[in-house]
Amino acid sequence: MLIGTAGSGKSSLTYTLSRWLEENGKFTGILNLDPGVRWLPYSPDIDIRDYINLDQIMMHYELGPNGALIASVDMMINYIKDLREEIRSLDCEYLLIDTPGQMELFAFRRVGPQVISKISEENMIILFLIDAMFTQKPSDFASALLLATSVQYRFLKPQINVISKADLLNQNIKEKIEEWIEDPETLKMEIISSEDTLQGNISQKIVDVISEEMFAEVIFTSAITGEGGDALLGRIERILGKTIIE
Ligand SMILES: Nc1nc2c(ncn2[C@@H]2O[C@H](COP(=O)(O)OP(=O)(O)OP(=O)(O)O)[C@@H](O)[C@H]2O)c(=O)[nH]1
Ligand SMILES: [Mg+2]
Repeated sequence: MLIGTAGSGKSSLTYTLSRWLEENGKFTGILNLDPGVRWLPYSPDIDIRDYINLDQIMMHYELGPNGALIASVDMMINYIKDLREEIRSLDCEYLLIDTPGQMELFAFRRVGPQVISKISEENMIILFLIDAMFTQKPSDFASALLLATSVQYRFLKPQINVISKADLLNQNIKEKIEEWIEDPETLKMEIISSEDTLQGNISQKIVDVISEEMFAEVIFTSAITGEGGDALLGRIERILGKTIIE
């Protein structure tokens, strides 16, 4: 399942990852769980929009776009049986699940984790996308990993943190981020030295609560250049304990 803040590149990476898996001979399906999306870079095999129509919900319940999105995410629970049936008949080796842009509606309401636990089999991995643009300042990166920790706490599944849009980062920044990942103490030190005292104090505490695995499982990808494909598939292989890369 791909999850991340609005515009972090979930749908683009869903498509690219499906290509990477297909290139390795794996029959891959895609489930779109975003009821509000107008355009997708792929054709979903299973689509929540076949069951839930955002415009109709807005009209019928006289809701604005955010209210209607909350209602549609909550309604997903009513279609679990249908989704499971569709997943069963698709019978793919890998199923990629693209999730709504407003991740807080999905991850932090009760329904998101419920839906995921009911439609996923035991071998479920969360890919948490961190937009490359939110990784450049030490405090931005610490906040992104805090959010990643919070997502792991909600779903309690193996999780890989993916810095998406890595093509937008220059080599120096990438090396810096790699240094932070390898040694979180350097991230802490940079926060303390580079930011104002209050922010520094809060950030230090943030780095302390970020779970260790959050640093261990960070990789760079780009849906545009294709960077990170082997690294991501390799990480997935390791978690699932089965070979993907041919
Ligand atoms: N440079 C660059 N841009 C990207 C990449 N992936 C996505 N984008 C751009 O980022 C924007 C958002 O991409 P989406 O894939 O729609 O992101 P999303 O997380 O699915 O967005 P929502 O579902 O609306 O939250 C689009 O303009 C994409 O073209 C990438 O790897 N590199
Ligand atoms: Mg999307």
